[in-house]
Amino acid sequence: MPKIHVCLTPALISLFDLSDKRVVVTDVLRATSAMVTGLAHGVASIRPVSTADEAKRWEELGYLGAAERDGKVVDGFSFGNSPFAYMGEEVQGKKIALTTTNGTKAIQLSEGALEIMAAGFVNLEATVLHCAKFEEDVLVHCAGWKDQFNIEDTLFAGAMVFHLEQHGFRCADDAGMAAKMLYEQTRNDLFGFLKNSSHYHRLSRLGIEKDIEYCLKENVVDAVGIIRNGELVKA
Ligand code: 3SL
Repeated sequence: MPKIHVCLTPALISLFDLSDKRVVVTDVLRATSAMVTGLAHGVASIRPVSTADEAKRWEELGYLGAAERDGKVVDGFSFGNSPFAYMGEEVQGKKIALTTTNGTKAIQLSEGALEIMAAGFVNLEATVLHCAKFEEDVLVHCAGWKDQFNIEDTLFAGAMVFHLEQHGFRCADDAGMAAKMLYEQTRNDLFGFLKNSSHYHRLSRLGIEKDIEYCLKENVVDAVGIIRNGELVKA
């Protein structure tokens, strides 16, 4: 019986052997939600990069550069990780090189896994169904905030545990058990629950509540995002 593991922050990822696991990286607010939204809207690929300078260098090779730090678009870039920037004609068919505070770093730290996916509530069902096709264990890697635990990524991990258990997976750890309990208790009003969270306050000070509302919607896109040759593409 395959198991589902939960890693609550990137600071803990070195404790796991990733080589036999499919890793689902989540940065619900907002990086991975924006990425899979882009793939569903026709973005060709998204290359996670470490720094804004690196994103600029990829621009020279024909990529669109995108960069976010501390919730804001980095100077010199026209967009960062608002999901609404990944829906329009200007990104269709384009390759994007993106760096974000936590999400792209968590993807890079998942290197060595059997498969790396990026996901959020927006493509929850598609991601669950993809994982359920295989026999291998799944690990949800929560991007957190600067190596700290956060609630929104933990809730998504709980949703993955909740749904994969219905496909015969067994929860492997206490982190997964706790995440699932939290999700079960709050799933009817994720937005209301998250209003008390640190990242909600951080982002709402920037006036981007509509991004938060969007990122908490379940199953509004059906794309599964998978890393192939260093870039996130639609499976
Ligand atoms: O950390 C990240 O990758 C971002 O998604 C954070 S924020 O939503 O832009 O604040």
